[in-house]
Amino acid sequence: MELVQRISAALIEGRVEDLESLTREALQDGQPAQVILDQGLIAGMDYVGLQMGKGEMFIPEVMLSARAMQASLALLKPHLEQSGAGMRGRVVIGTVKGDLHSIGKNLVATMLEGAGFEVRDLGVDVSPQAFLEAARREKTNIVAMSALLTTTMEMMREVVATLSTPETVGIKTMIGGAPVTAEFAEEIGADGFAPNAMEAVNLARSLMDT
Ligand code: B1M
Repeated sequence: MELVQRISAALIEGRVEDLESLTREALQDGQPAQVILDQGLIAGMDYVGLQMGKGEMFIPEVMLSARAMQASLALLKPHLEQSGAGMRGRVVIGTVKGDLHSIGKNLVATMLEGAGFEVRDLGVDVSPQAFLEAARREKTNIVAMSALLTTTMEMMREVVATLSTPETVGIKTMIGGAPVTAEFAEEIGADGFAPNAMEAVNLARSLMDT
């Protein structure tokens, strides 16, 4: 079995220590961090999601896979960060209220930091008011929201509405997460949507230019 497949298998089975040592091995082997991420971790997590949807994997097992993924991501982080030339802008990021999914949001935050943005991560379950207060406090350029549940993506609409105050004029909003689409972004008046972390960096860059 190829190393990336062993990485997927360790993630699916929630073998945290094995996944950490396989990640180190892959990096030492010269595998690009982006390949380990896409073909190993994200592929494995997609399978976990499918099994979860079919009722063949349960929350405690999914949490172990999530823990394993976070541990591997911590090892990949320095390799994912490209050298951003200077400070590109400030981003406040969080997963919206009612939603506890953190992995994709963390990945987006890491890639933005790597691209030279100053990122304030508000964590998960973030209320519209908390986004607003952080946006004011941090004098941010962009508010970035993540949602993984069809039920919580509606909360993004509230955040966009809450940010429509005279004080926050000029602050851009961007959204993402598995159920979110470009059409939804347009419908709720967000300034942009990105399907993955790489595209999130491109979007943030273009929002800074507009
Ligand atoms: Co949850 N969960 N989960 N879960 N979980 C999903 C999302 C689900 C699709 C699984 C399924 O049923 N097939 C399903 C949602 C169904 C729906 O609404 N459409 C689901 C459900 C139902 C639930 C619970 C309700 C289960 C329950 O309790 N009965 C519950 C909800 C809890 C809550 O939030 N209130 C729940 C709980 C959990 C765990 C806690 C066990 C765990 C999360 C642990 C953690 O995050 N610390 C978990 C996990 C791990 C998943 C799956 C398996 C994997 C999510 C993940 O981390 N993917 C997920 C199935 C799946 O997505 N395949 C599932 C890897 C990550 C890198 O991808 O987060 O998509 P993702 O991020 C991507 C892009 O979406 C994008 O870039 C990232 C990198 O490319 N992106 C952005 C994300 N945010 C962005 C923001 C941007 C731009 C791009 O700009 C700002």
